[in-house]
Amino acid sequence: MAMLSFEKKYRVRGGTLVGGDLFDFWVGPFYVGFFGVTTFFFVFVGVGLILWGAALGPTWNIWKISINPPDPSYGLALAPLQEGGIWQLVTICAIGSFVSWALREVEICRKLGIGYHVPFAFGFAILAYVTLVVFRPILMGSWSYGFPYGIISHLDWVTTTGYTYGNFHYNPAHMIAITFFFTTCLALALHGGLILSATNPPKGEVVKTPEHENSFFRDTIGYSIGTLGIHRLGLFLALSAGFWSAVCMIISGPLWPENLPWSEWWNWWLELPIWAN
Ligand code: UQ2
Repeated sequence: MAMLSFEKKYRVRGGTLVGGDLFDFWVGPFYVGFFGVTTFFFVFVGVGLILWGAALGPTWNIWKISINPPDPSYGLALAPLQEGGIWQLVTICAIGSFVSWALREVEICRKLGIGYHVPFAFGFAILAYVTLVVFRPILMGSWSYGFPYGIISHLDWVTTTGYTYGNFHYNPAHMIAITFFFTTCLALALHGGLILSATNPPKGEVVKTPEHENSFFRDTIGYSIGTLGIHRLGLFLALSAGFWSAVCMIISGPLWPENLPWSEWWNWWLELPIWAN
């Protein structure tokens, strides 16, 4: 499968953002490009740093290994390697590799002459991550607010951060984000189900068409969003989930104080002049 019949046709020169023709080649099925090289570099260094941090102890228990951010006392300064400096370097490598990966996607889109929707979508995932480990820590004045890189430890961080503000389920942006996550699941379940139902007919029967798909939803809810529309909706729902997750974090701390439960935020409703007095 390494050399599909269509690969030759679409393996065109050019479209690179950096490096001209120098890295414009493939290794097996993979396009390399300047950003393939930088992705590889950042992943190699980043994973190496994580392994080194793990080797420093205190455990090789896969669940308990944790690369921790610096102590609050370091503020926004660079910390010594074993005092959170490794976490800072790993964060730089992570962002370097994620952004490289997105730009490599952009180069491939340019080669193929397709839109930038995929790297744009991936950009929202990067935005959510960078919000947690860069934007919010900067706004809070300390890298210690970043989340630790460990399986159990990052879960503990989520718990602690959530309950630092009473209960995150009262955070309005959290509510919106969750609603988008759930709606994304609903939309993908509907779409996946509909596609499979139409394209997997019983043996001997011919595959059904988009007209069948439209008719199913016209019959059930009186409306079909259409074959292109469902993908636009899906992209919107998924990106909104990531976006509102980032908003949910940015308003927790930088805007809304620690140790004040999010449930208090809703007092604006009780304090509306209409019935407040
Ligand atoms: C649809 C359509 C598809 C689909 C789906 C729908 C033919 C193959 C799933 C139905 C989706 C609707 C009506 C939108 C639902 C709204 C939300 C917020 C979940 O019409 O066109 O294409 O896959």
